[in-house]
Amino acid sequence: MKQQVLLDHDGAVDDFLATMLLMTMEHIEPLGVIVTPADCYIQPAVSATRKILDLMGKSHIPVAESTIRGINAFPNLYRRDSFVIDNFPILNQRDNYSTPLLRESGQDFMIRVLQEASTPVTLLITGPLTNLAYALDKAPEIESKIQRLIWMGGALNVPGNVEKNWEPGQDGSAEWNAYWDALAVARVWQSSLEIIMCSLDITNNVPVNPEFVQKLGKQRQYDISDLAGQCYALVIPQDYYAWDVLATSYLGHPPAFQLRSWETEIIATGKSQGRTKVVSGGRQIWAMDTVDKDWFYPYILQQWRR
Ligand SMILES: [Ca+2]
Repeated sequence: MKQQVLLDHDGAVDDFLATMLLMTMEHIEPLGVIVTPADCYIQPAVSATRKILDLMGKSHIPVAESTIRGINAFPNLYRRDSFVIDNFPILNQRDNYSTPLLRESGQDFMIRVLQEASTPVTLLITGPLTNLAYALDKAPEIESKIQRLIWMGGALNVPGNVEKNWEPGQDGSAEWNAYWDALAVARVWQSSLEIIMCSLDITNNVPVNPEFVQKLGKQRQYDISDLAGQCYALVIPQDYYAWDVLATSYLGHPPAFQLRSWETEIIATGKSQGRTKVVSGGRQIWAMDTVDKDWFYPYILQQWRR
């Protein structure tokens, strides 16, 4: 039986790439894609998600737009990429696309999917945890339907990426997905869910450099490689890492990763809001500690060769 996965992403370049990776996994049954209005503008992010599912022959998978809100907006400079990708020529070869956009909100869709699930579902969240916090508050019974949470977020023993000179008053310890809505992270930490973090501690080890993008170029006769290469080319001037893609790749081959247990607490307010702090006696979580990079890069090149 296939492993059921519900994806909740927040519409950045990396989230589209994570979606493109998840959809290649034969042993996974994606139950839907929720788009959170965080690192994007929501209309183009939803639209691009649907076009990607169409391109990959996955138009039976529903997309739901979340209407939850965060506290600290992502920089516009990041969010505008959603417009660029939605207009990529490769995603606009047809006038219509058939992947459905649900009428219900993303957060209510999350609740319904979990309530209706016959076996526990893996949640893969590559953005903030706001939908999940909402769902746990509104329908506490869903907690037992979640097999585990795989989350790209947090920074345990490395600096955050909410930079002090961009976000006045902050101390630089928070990671952006946590910072968007630190209260939601704190809520999820109150649950007894199994949490597997893909934090900046490990993603700092998987940069996306021009050599890798050029390898995608060499296999651009495959549509998904072409699209992935375009996505990465868009962000190559930034210091870019395979954040959400690494989190997603865990589902592809867990033995390539070593997990490590930590005790942590969430700083929900003040100058460290969004910090995922290692504290003895705190809430136990798992963090991806190491990944076999000789597996990771060839794996995503291979998966996108289609
Ligand atoms: Ca993301």
